[in-house]
Amino acid sequence: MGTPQRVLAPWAVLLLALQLAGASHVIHRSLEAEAAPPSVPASIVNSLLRTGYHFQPPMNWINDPNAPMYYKGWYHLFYQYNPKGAVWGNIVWAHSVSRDLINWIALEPAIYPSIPSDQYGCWSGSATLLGNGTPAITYTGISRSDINYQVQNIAFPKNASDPLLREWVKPPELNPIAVPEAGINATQFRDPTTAWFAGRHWRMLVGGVRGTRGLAFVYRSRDFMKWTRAKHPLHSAMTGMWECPDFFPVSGAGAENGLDTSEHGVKYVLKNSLDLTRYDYYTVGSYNRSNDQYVPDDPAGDYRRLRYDYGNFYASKTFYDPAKRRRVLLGWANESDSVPDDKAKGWAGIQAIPRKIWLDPSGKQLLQWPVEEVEKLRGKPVSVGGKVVKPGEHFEVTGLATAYQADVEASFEVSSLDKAEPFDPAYDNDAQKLCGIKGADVRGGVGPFGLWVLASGDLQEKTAVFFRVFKDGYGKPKVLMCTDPTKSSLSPDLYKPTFAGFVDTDISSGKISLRSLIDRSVVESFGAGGKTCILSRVYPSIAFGTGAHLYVFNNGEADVKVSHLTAWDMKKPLMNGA
Ligand code: DQQ
Repeated sequence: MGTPQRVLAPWAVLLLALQLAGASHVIHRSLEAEAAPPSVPASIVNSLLRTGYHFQPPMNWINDPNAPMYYKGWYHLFYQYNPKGAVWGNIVWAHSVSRDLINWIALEPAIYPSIPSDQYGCWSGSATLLGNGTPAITYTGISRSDINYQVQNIAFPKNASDPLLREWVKPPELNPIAVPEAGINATQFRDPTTAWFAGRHWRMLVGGVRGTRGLAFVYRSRDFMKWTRAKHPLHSAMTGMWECPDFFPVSGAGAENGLDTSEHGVKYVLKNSLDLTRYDYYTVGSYNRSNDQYVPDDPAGDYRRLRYDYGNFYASKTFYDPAKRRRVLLGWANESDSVPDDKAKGWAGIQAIPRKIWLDPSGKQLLQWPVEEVEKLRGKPVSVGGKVVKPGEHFEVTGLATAYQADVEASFEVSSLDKAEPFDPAYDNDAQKLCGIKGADVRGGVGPFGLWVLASGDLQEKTAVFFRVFKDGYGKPKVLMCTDPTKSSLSPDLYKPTFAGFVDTDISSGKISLRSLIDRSVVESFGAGGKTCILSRVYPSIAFGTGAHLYVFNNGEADVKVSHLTAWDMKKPLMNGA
């Protein structure tokens, strides 16, 4: 694998240099010019609500991330894209490349209908680096016009020495590589995973359903060209259709290094995107290579399931990044405005900030953290330390150049857990419902405490990201993390769900941390070092641009100390020319 300087054509280096040089200029001009809010409340169709540092193309609809990979010094991200509008349809694979997962350059769409087995759509899929280092893409093609009849296809780079992998070929003699044989529901058979090599075969998964049992079919191949379905799925559960399965090994508990998908893991993670709920669920378990069976460690885990993100985050996919020996997670965050709003603004959908993902020291769940490269966007820090917030009080974090585009890291310490409210076990499996009842404005014992982000100066508008601590029947603390957007906007007709998850953390010391990436119409938060994550889309009508403020609040009965809080304004990266 050559260095990027060696493999890039001189014109490409020039193009990149020009784009990068122009970018910082654009950043300053656009932030200054855009920042002032108009005197009348904004509608959703407002450039100040268009995300600044989250991945998006210049216009139109996007959904699932596809085939992320690192190749010859470049990160590649393909994604489901409608070239003709801001609603789902006409799906092709758009393609962007990056040197750092943060600054992106848009290339021409890479995979688009061109053969009989994908003529009505090119749906989600994955990349696998073959033994010789050449990538292959497997994806779902729609091959009939009357129904969404799904088959799996394969594509290879036209020129593997092009680090930008601009052109792909779909060998007619190979495609389709898998069809829905008898007994398979042909309209629910999609989204091949990255393949892994075990023994003498490659294996990949395809998502599906049998009756109401969601499952991941296993396909095997010796040569990556001819694929045969194994008799038994890797795993299944009575959950409805599994979209976008993802399966990967993890190194030991607490070990942050990622593993290539073909390496042996101490444990394995199986994720599926549940069509019925539109959330991404995963289990941690064991994988038997000899019979291709996966067993979750927690037998109840298939139903009382862990989520990557307890907010707006779907159809995610991981890849192994050999450059930094880490596994990186990408996920799609849809809008939560209306379809007419999306049509009027001309765009819909973003990708969450890429997250490094690894096994928690407990071995029971994953940890996630924004890739370190996002910190390059940080401007001047503003810090607060050792400040106590009394019950019912709040304070503003002042001095941030752009509170509407910021990164905030805070550590809190509660003086005592004595006042924690009793936990009602009826909500044990329904954090979201509990947060809906006990939102940020409902006075508590220990908490709610946390941040008000994208808040107006008069606090008419605010999105709360907070913790609330309960005590179960044995006196054990139970921590709820919520994002409450019910006051996020004065605009009517917005979907404003309270999102929440429990945080499996030892709060007996009273300490807990929170990080929030605030980006105009997205708030992406990481509780307790990435144990629980919540992404929320919000559309302030007054708290945008320089009208946005940041506060710390405490609506409980116990004092909360902000041990440290640092906030940075965030610059705008190169974003596909958007
Ligand atoms: N999106 C794709 C499908 C996938 C779904 C179509 C998940 O392949 O199952 O755009 O969002």
